[in-house]
Amino acid sequence: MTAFLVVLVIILFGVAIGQLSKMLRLSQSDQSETSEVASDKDNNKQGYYMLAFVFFIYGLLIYCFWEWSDVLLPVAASEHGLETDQLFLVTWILIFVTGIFTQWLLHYFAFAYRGSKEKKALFYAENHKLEFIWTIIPVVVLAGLIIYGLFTWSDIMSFDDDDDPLVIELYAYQFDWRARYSGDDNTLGEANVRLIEGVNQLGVDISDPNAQDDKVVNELHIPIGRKVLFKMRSQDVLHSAYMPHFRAQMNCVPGMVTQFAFTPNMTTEDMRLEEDVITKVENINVLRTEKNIVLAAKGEEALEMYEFDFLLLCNKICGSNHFNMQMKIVVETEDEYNAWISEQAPLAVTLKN
Ligand SMILES: [Cu+2]
Repeated sequence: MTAFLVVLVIILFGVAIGQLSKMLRLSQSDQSETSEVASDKDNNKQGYYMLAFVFFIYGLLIYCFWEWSDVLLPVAASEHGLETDQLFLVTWILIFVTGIFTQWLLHYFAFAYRGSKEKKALFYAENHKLEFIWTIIPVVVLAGLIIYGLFTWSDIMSFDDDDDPLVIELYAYQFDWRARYSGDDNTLGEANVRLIEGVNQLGVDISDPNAQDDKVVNELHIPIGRKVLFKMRSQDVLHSAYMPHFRAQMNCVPGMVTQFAFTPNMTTEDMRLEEDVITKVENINVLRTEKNIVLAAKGEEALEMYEFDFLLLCNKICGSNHFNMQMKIVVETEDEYNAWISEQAPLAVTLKN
């Protein structure tokens, strides 16, 4: 780091000396003879550079789409996710169309009207009609986008108790997650950081009647088609519950409860059958197989073959093991879910043993 700074200082010093000597030369030379005034040759060169640059950025855009469009997330696995994806798509299309068009105008005009000894610039102070057009179009388009976004947002964030959502707590701590199911009463028992002790990692107040049937697990199971209301808490620092396949993210803030609700509309099995998920899994396994040959040569343990699973990730850099702070999410049928949840022991029982 010190070496880098020294090199940086030397380079900057050189640049400063260069600039100073240039200023000195400029101040001494005859103004009419100075080479700092662009000639037609310079103007032509700059004009063609402009034209080349706009084709370069278009080329870059096409390359990025070609190269990386297969690393995007698969289809949304939640009802509201389809809406957010739609909103994204509309926004992207508008941005790309506007961007491609305005970049063309900017660079092409710089090329077409490049400086020339024969041409004289026209003094053109204002044009109300033009200004009106290029003001009103963005206003209308942006207002439309914002209103569309606001409606989508309020649609996603508001929910009724009539929906009878399944209440689950997501508890974040350095560096893992726990999920607490609210049991038959669908109400989470009180919890307090002062009650954290031994197995009671979440500080659940076991004297609270609502806490009696609460179940704490380290794998999230949710039934398809039922609204799930997540209540997020954090034990230590800011974390963020990020469920990319469901297009859901909410910060977990120490000292408060945040919440987010969504309805999964695809089971894990359904998602595994999606064409782009199959391709991705195959690609990963090709890489793992190659890596395993190297590992085997070194006499090290082979990597397991990858199978797709939904994940809950942490999306706030919360410390050294942030990268591995994740929990598996299983979306299954109502029956499978009921069978799974009935096998889990209530926290009150675990604490008594
Ligand atoms: Cu975290």
